[in-house]
Amino acid sequence: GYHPLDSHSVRSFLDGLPAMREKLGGAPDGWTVQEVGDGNLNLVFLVDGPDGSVCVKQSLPYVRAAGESWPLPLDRAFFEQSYYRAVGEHVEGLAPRFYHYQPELYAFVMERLSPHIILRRGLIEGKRYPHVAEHVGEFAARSTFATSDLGATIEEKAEWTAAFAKNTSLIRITAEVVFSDPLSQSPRNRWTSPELDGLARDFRADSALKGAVADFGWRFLTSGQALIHGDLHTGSVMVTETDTRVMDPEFSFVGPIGFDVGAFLANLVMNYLAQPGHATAGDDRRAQADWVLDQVPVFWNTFKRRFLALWETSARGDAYPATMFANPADAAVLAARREAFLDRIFADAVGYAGVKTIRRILGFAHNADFERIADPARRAPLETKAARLARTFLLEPHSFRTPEDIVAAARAA
Ligand code: SR1
Ligand code: MG
Repeated sequence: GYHPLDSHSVRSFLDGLPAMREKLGGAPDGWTVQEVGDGNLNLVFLVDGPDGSVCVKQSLPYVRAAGESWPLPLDRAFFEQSYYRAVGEHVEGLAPRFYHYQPELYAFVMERLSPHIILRRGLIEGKRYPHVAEHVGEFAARSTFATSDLGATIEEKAEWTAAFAKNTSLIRITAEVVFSDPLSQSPRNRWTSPELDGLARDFRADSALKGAVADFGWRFLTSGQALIHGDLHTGSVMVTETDTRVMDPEFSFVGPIGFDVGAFLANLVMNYLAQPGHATAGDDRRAQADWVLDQVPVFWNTFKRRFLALWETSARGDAYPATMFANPADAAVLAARREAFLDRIFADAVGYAGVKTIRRILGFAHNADFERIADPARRAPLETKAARLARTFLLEPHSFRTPEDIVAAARAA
């Protein structure tokens, strides 16, 4: 049966898996185990043996960041491993290798990424990753294209739709902590200093803003476009200078592609806006901020280019069927429809970026980008800028037609 693993029981668990025992080498007593989970939900163990290392992730029956007062079903580990299995072949090299799922423990074993660190942490520390925006754009394009009605058949997509629709506990968490709580009176909301009381009050009184967020909440729940990661922020990406891996797809379900794209865009923009808060006497962080913001068009342009290229080369779904556009005279119309399709994803992404930013400032789960700025007098104005920019994303969507529009608005914020 289920029991939360600890540094002893994780050894026996791995010792009972011949392939993992062989990978680690030596005897379990000689393995080192560290519990390193710093996310909101789960346990994460890094296990090193003389011959190799693995990472074990396990669900807890509650929200780790809140404690046992917020119970949460264990099955998120099942959906996370299901996502890796569904998209693994399409995102090879861009996600950790998956080794084993243990159903009764709601735990799985995967590649231990080393010397990778969490992208968000690297950006906060002032590091740059020359390939990361292209890699995450590639990941988003490949994973969503392959599981959409462009890259998969009706039957394949129906399987994912039905299977991942059961990820209700995490879909509900997103619906509540991302879409509904932050602009409602909710005991789960928090903000980091009284300087933000007025902003929170104004936003809760802003009917137009609430209407726009609610529209995106509806679209989040009802737009079954592709199997999406569901939580594609900079804390879900591990990096070195040359390598990028997207992890933590436990919130996955068949939803809107723009939700993944918007999550990554929002987190780049939040990191950009937070950079002055990390300035030191020797480094004003302006160059780092510029670099981070430059990744916005790199990410979107890669996503778009790769999605369109896959549409050209690998279409096997039932939408926009090739048989219908077989005539050379149809090519221009099809190309225009593809452009318009990507424009709609971009518009969705801008809206979801707005929603995802507001929740990080007024909702339950915050970003280290801002939280690591210790002085509220420095932090609150930066959080306020981010929240106001997010409001513009939601209320002036027609001002954002290209990633350069996002860059310009972030600079002017
Ligand atoms: C209660 S969980 C809050 C957040 O943690 C995860 O990282 C997701 O972003 C979720 O919304
Ligand atoms: Mg996560």
